[in-house]
Amino acid sequence: MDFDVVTAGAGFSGLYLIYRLRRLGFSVRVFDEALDVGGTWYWNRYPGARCDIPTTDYSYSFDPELEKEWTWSEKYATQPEILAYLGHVADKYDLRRDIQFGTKIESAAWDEEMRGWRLRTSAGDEVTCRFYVAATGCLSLPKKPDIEGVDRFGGEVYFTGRWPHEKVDFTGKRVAVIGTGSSGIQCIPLIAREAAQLTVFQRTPNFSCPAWNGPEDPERVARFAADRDAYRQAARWSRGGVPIEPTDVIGTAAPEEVRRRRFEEAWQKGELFAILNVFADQLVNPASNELVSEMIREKIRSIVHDPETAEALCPKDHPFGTKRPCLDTDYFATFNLPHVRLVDLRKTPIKTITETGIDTAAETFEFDAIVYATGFDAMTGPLVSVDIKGRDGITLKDKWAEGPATYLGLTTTGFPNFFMVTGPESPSVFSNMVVSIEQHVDWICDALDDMRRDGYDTIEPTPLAEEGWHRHNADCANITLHPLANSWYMGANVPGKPRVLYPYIGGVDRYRAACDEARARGYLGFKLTGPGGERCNDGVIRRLQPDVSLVLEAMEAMNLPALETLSPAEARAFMDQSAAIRPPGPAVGSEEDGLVPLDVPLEYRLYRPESPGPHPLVVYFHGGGWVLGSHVSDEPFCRDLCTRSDAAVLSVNYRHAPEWRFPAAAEDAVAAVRWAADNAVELGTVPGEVAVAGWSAGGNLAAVAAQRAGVPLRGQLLLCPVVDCDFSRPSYEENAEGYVLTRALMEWFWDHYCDPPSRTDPLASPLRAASLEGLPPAVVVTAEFDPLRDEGDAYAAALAAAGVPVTHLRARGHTHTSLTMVDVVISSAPVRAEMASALRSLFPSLAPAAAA
Ligand code: NA7
Repeated sequence: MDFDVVTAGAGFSGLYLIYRLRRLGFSVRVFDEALDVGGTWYWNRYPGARCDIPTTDYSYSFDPELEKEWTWSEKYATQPEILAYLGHVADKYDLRRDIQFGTKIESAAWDEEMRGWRLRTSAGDEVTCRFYVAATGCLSLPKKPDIEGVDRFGGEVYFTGRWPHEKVDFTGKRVAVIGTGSSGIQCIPLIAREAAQLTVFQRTPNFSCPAWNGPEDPERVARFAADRDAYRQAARWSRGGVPIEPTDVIGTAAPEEVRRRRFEEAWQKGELFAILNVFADQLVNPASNELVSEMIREKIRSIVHDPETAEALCPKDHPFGTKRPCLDTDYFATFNLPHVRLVDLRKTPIKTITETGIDTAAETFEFDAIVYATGFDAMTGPLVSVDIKGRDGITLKDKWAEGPATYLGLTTTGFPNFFMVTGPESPSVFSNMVVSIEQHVDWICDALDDMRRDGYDTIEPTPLAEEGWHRHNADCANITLHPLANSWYMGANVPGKPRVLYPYIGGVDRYRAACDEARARGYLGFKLTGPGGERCNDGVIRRLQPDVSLVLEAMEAMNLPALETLSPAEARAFMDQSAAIRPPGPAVGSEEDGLVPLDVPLEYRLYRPESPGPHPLVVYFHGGGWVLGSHVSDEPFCRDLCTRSDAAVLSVNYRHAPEWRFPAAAEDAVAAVRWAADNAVELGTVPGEVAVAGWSAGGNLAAVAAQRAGVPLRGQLLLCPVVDCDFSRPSYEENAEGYVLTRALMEWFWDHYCDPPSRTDPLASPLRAASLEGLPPAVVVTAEFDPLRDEGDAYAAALAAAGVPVTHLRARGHTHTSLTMVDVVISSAPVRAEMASALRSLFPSLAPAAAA
C-alpha cells in the first residue's frame, strides 16, 4: 500500500492530521484541489470574509509554542490573516511536503482483499492506502444557484465561496448580491462602499448581531494568558467549543428587566455564543425564543430608517438560532445609504437572470456584476460528491439517500477504515470548528495508534451502534426548535435533500464524552479485525433521552439525600420542597377542590378542560409509593393529561402508609372510583364515561380499582405502575440504581405499605389476580430505565392474553419519573400526547375528535 493514510483536504483538519500522524510514525498523503493550504479560508476570499468565533478560540491548541508566536490583530480575524496563520502552521511544521495541491480525489473504493482503499485522483493516478480520511469541511461545496437563467448574464459573475484571488473592484458599478446568509451579510457593507448602486436580493431575512470588531477582548486575552491550559480545557468541555458559562435563566420565567439586561449584555458583547445564551431555554421553548427574536427585531427597526425596509429585514419565519445567526459590521445600517436597495423576494420573486441583469415579478434590473452568496450543499455535500464505494460496491451517496447515518459522526457502516472529520451527526457547525477538528483528529489518530498496538488493521462501526447514534441525534434534534426552520442545518436549502438535522446538537462536551467513552470501553460499537483476530464490543453509547440525562446529572450534582434514608415525614417535606419549584403545567379550564365523602373523607381536585363540557371523567391516583404525595402532588401531570385528553381529571387522595398500611389505600381507590361513577352527573361530567388512571403506586391503585370497583369503566391508564411484588425481573437488576426510583427505594415503599405475606394478594399485586378477563381497555405505559418496567410489560401482556384491548407504549430512553416531568423533560411530551390520545379514543363522546 502506498500510504497508511490518505486525506482529502488541506484546511485546519488536514494540516493537523499530517502533524499528528507523522509524529505517530504513519505515512500520510493529503490531496487538495486548491493550490495551497487553507481549505475554507483558501476559497472564501470575498470582501469582509472573517471568522465569527473570536480568533483566540478559533486557533489550534495542540502546541503552546505556536500560540506564543502568533498574535491575532483583531477580535475576529479577516480571511487573509487566517490564511496567513495556516500558511505559518504549514511552514513551521513543514507540512506542505505531504500535500499534493491542485489535485482532487475523485473516487475511492474499498478493496476487501487488500483491506484498504483504492483512490483515483483528478491527475489520473491511483493511490492505495489503509485508511481514508475525508477532511473536506462542512461548507466547501457551493450550492448551484437554483435560479432560472444563471448562465445568461453577460456581466461579471462572482460566487462568495469561489472568489477570485485578484482584487475585484466594484467602483462605479451597478452590483447585485443574491443571498443574505453570513457571506452576504459580511460582504454587503463592503461592496456598498465601492459600488455606484447595490441591490440586495433577499429571500429570507436573517438574524444578525453586531460583531463590534476591534482589538481582541482584553478580558479573554487575560484569562487565556493567566492559564492557557485551563482555558483550552474549558473550551474542549464547553457546549460549543468556546468557554462560556451556560445560563440557567429561563426566558419565560425571568422578569422583564432581567430579560432586557441579559439581552443587552449579549448584544454589546458581540459574540454568537453570548446571544445564543441569553436564556437557557431559548432553543427549546418557542416563547423564550420569541423574546430574544423580538428584541433583535427591535434593534433592526431602530437601526434602519425606512420602516418598510426595516420590516422586510426582520426575520419572522424561523426561531432565532435555527438558521445560522450572523455577526456583522454595519449590515443593517448599510440599507440607510441612498444607493443601496433591498428587494424582498418573498414579495417579488426572481423570474429569471437575463443577459443584462435580473427580472423579478415586478421589475427589470440592469447590473454590471452579480454576486452569488447563495450558500453550500452543507455537511454531506462534500462527502457524497466524491464517488466513495464501500464494501459490496455501495456508494455513500446511496447509503445516505434518506439522510446520513453515522456512528459518532466519525464513521459509517459498510465503509471500513473510512473516517470523517467533523462529519454529519458530530457537533461540527454547531461548534467552534477548530476545537471539533482537533478532537476528531485526535480521536482518529489515537484509534489508529491503538489498533496498531493491538494488531488490528480494520475498524468499522456496527449497525447497532450506528442505529443508536443516529437515533440519539434525532432525539436531541427533536427537543429543539431546529426542525421548524428551513435551514441548511436541516438540508432545506438544497432541493430534494433529506430533511434531518445534520449536525449533532447535544453539545461539544457531551459529544467528547461519548467519543472518549467509546474508546475507553474497548471501542464500544466498533468491530476491529486484523491478523491478531477480531474484537467487537457491540452496544449503543447513548440510550437515555438527552434531556433525561441532563436532569439526572443535575440531580446528581445537587447531592440529594436518598429518600429511603429519610423518615416518611422528612421524605414528604423534601417532596413538597421539590414540587414548589417545578413548572406548574399548562393552564386548564377550571380547578375545584372537594371531598369524597367516605368514613375518612378523601380530598380531591377536579381539573376541567377549557372546552365546553360535559367531559368524560378520569379518576386519577398520584404516585409516591403509597407513602408520599397527595391529590395535588402530580398537578402538572394532571393538568397536562386534562388538556391533552380533553377529559376532566379527578385527582383523589388516599390514605398513606405507614400511618395507614395495606389495604387502606387500595380500599380508598376502589371506593373513590365507585363514588365518582355514581356521581358523574353531579361532578358535571358525562355519565357512563369514567376511566381510572394512575402513576407508579397510583398506577397500582388504578389497576386494583379497575379490577375491584365493580362499576362500568371505559378504560384504565397505567403509567409505570407497580403491579407485582416480585423483585427478580431483569429491570430491577438493570435499573437498580441511578434512575431516581431505585430498588432500595421500592423496598422502602413496600416495607412501609404492606407486610410481606400480604404482598402477593391481588389487592397489592394486581398482576396476580386469578383472571383479568373482562377488565376495561388499558393504556399501559412502561419506561425503559425503570425497575418497574418488566412488571408493567408483564401486566400489559397478561391483559392482552385475557382478551382486554391494550395499548402498550414503551417509552424509550425514559425513567420512572421522567414522563411526568411536564415542561422539564421535553422528550416526554410526545409520549404523553400518545398516551392521552389513546385514552380519549376510549371515550365515545371524544372518539370522533380523536379520529379526526
Ligand atoms: P447561507 O447561510 O446558506 O446563505 C445563503 C443565502 O442565499 C440565504 O440567504 C439564502 O436564502 C440565499 N439563497 C440561496 N439560494 C437562493 C435563491 N435561489 N434565490 C435567492 N436567494 C437564495 O450561506 P453563506 O455562504 O452565507 O453562509 C454559510 C456559512 O458559512 C455560514 O453560516 C457560516 O457558518 C460560514 P434562504 O435563507 O435559503 O431563503
